[in-house]
Amino acid sequence: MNFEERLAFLQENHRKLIEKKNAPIEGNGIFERWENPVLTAAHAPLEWRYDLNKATNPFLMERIGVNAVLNAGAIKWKGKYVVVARVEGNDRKSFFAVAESPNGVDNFKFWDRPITMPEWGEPATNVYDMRLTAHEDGWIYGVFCVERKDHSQENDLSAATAAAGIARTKDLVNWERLPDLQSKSQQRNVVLHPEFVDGKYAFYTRPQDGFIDAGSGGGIGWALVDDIENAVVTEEKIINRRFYHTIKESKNGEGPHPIKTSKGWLHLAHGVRGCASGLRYVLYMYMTALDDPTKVIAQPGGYFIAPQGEEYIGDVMNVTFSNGWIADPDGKVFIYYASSDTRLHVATSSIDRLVDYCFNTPADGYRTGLSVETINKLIDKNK
Ligand code: M1P
Repeated sequence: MNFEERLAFLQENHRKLIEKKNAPIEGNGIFERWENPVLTAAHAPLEWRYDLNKATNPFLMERIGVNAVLNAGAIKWKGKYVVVARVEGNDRKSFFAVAESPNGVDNFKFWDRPITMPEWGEPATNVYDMRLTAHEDGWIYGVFCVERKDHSQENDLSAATAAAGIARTKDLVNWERLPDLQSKSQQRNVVLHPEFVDGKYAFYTRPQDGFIDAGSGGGIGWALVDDIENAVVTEEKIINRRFYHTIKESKNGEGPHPIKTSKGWLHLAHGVRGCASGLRYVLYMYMTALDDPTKVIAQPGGYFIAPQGEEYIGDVMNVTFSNGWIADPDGKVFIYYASSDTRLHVATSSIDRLVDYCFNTPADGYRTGLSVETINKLIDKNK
């Protein structure tokens, strides 16, 4: 192909990919997966990857590779379904980019440029997994993981630190960076609750001993902060614990901020366990009380979404991860989840179905005998 033919080929393929219609797949009644991923590396605009000038790129080669599009924050914005995705380049650096869709399930198109996120403190080596919160103070906040080299271990090239970066915006284009959340431990999977609690900003946290291991960090934490412009965690309370021989034995982390329902706050989180093939990341749900978002009132046993089919395969195998969902006024819920740190999918459900799932799915009994007892109760009921 000559330059012109190749350009036409690339443009046509890109247009077809973006305009590809999606369709739901009937599932377990709790939610529906949709056939096609909503965002992949191939969705990245050609202008981000190719020098389109024949004089400087006569072979029309890709100059900047995009490796993956994954873990996306989500928000309904000016009538559109908008995600702030983690885009990872071939150079392993992630950055944030906004993509929007008219219907939440297909036709996701990236805005012209990725987000230019201002730095705070030592410039980040990497940033990822933004949780979006339209807070009642009027700002849209993005809270995300900031990774930096751990300078206390210069000889260990993998030694890094994780902190929660905080930025806010009114238009998703211009971001004001605030100081990182100050906390005794390293932090990842930090999420801002959408309402003030006791007049303070409330964060879901995930204290961890090191960059990878949660270690003594007991699970999903909760901390109240007086000043978002200088956010300091003084007290941290664990509200959703890890537990032996469950889907969240090794680690867990809050997903997007919880959805307020008439029955309580509806939470989506990820749980991690170890197995012979490595770590397995699945999604699970729980609910907390409206008058006390730290009090768990429902906790269905087991996972809500786990990798299936091609979702198992990717850069980091056996992973489902979510940090974004959108609840429409009519109760429809769009759950954006990534598979194996490679691509972004959507599953749909409704608030009524998810609340029913949380309250009526048996809780984990923590031992096999109780699992059998629970199945027998259901069989008796069905007789
Ligand atoms: O690779 C799986 C996930 O690992 C991390 O999550 P956690 O902190 O719970 O281990 C994150 O890096 C996340 O982005 C990634 O998807």
